[in-house]
Amino acid sequence: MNFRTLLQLNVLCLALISCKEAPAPLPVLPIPTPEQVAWQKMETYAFVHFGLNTFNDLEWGFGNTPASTFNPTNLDCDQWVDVAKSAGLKGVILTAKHHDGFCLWPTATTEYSVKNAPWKDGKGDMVKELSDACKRAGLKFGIYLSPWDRNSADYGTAEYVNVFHAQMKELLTNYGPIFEYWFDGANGGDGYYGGANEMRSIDANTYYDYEKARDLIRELHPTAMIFGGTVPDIRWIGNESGWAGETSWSTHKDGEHYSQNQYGMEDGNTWLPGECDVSIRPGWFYHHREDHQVRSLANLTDLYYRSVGHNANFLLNFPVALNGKIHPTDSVRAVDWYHSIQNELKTDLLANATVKASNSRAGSIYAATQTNDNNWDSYWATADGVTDAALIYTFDAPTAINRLMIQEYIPLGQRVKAFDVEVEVDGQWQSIQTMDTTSTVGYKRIVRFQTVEADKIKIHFLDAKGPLCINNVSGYLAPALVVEPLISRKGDDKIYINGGDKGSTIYYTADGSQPTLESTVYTEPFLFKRKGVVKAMAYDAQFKKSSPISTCLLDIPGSLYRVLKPQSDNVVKLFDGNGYTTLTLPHNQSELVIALPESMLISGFNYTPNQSRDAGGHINTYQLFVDNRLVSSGEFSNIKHNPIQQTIRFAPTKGIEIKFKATSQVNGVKQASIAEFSLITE
Ligand code: FUL
Repeated sequence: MNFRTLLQLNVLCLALISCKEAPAPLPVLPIPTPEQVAWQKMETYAFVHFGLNTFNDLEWGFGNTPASTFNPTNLDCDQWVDVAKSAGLKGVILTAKHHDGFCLWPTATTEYSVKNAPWKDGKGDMVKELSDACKRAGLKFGIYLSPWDRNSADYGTAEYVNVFHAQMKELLTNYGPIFEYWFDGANGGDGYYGGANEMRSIDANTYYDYEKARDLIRELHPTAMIFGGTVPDIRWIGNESGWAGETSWSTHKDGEHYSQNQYGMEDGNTWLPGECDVSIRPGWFYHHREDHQVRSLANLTDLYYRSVGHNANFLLNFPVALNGKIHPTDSVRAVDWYHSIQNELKTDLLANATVKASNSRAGSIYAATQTNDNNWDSYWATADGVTDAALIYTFDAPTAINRLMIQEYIPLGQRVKAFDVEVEVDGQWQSIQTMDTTSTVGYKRIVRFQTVEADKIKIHFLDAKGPLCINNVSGYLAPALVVEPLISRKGDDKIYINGGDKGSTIYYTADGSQPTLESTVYTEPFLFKRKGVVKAMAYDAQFKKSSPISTCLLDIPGSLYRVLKPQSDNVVKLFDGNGYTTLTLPHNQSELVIALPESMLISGFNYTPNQSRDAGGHINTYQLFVDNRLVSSGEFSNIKHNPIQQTIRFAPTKGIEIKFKATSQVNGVKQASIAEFSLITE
């Protein structure tokens, strides 16, 4: 064969190959920018809330707490970064300024900053310490700058907006590179405002000139993602509990209630992927009283599946403690959580399975084998018009499996609307009951189900916005996680301990000591009509594994209170240990009055708002009287977006009659509701 014939043959072969290969599926709009894709691949990163609030035991400082109270004794940003890195988190976002207006860097824009704190004789710069620590450890760095500033005398005027932009300029110029810029949407209205102590309202859609802010960010950090404001790149997930909906679109459009953010919008016209922010403790800032309320391993693991596994990123907050370090309980829990996830998703059982598709686009580059080739950039695609197709993985031998991870090739848009999972066992196909509904996929979808020993596993895509483009499918066998029990006291004054895993035994103590395998076994609810501590753990004898220990601190029970006002059968709901059953205070009479059996020293109270999703009537501001003396008044900071139990403490006061008065409700709702109420006695 001469050279010419060889060349002709070559051209013929190439032509044959290329005519077999269909063009790539057309993108389904909207699609992400390359920066949004890169951000999504980070999956998990850390938040740090630290500032004046930390030293004043507050969630939302009013803007009047003296700068001199900021004094970490042992600040160690390398420790934060170490914890974040060991917990697999890819970056850290710092609250450079929270709503109280206190700046953690020596800004030229206000005196309310670290410049005027005793820490490092006013020469410290926390933003620099953390950004340097991140650089040393190879983690990314992000900035949270609260637009709302309760300290600034100028807040509400055009002058403040200049200050706000000048602060951004300082932060963007001196501490880069920055991967994410966080604008908090919260604005409670009232504040110190340079001594004015008044209410100030602004229109958040126009006041801050977010377009200008965006231009500044783009100019100095072109790849940074913007969270919040009016021109964001990523969206708040609509809750502060750390989860995205089972149906989770990265597409979005304006105009819906924020709770819709949890799900995104199938018909959205912008690519605006979700970020799930959650604190490892109930509050965002450190409070000693929450030391026993660090999220459990089981809860964090569940949140991972419901955030990253639901097509969203996970932003885990560490409330740094007063000494300037992440508390050991929080750091150990975060690292355990990471190891536990790594362990659950360790060995990809589909890597060596044979895969077939019911339909594939012409060309080997779209073959089903692209889904288990360990290459994110190659994908299986179906022919144009085919939105109902299945992938079938055949194992060499029956294989125990309980997790599936599916990824869509999002540079071409998000497509899948519904799918289901089937397994073949002993030659018979059967459907699988998954823990979540199987609807959207997006960047990542992790499906959990009971362990099944399968010969084959099938993912049947039922509907999509266009031809399917799936770049990755993996399967895993997650070992049992022994979940710590939940302890509560109900209205009958009995302690109920729930949870643990099926087959595990619960051991408990009622004297404050640590439970062991020698402790009492929980078989039924038991009476506990006093102040004290109950601790419990679950133990799985089959796996020889104990759960972490749960602790429940109990004060005197509600059954000892006599409710004088309101007169309603519903008052029992205040003490039934159930955050979903509520008492609504009568209109124009928003007081709860309680008589104790005898005069006692009272040093605080707990108020739990209705825990039902999107419930109304959360109390925003309150007054508390003991024997008609006002002993405490103020706001329940951040209750709108984080409606957790609110604990208020005050100097111990002796008294027998307590009046809890709701003075305003979130969103101006007329009637206040209370799910649980209890007193803290000395
Ligand atoms: C909220 C704030 O009000 C909280 O204090 C916290 O910073 C959280 C991350 O965002 O909107």
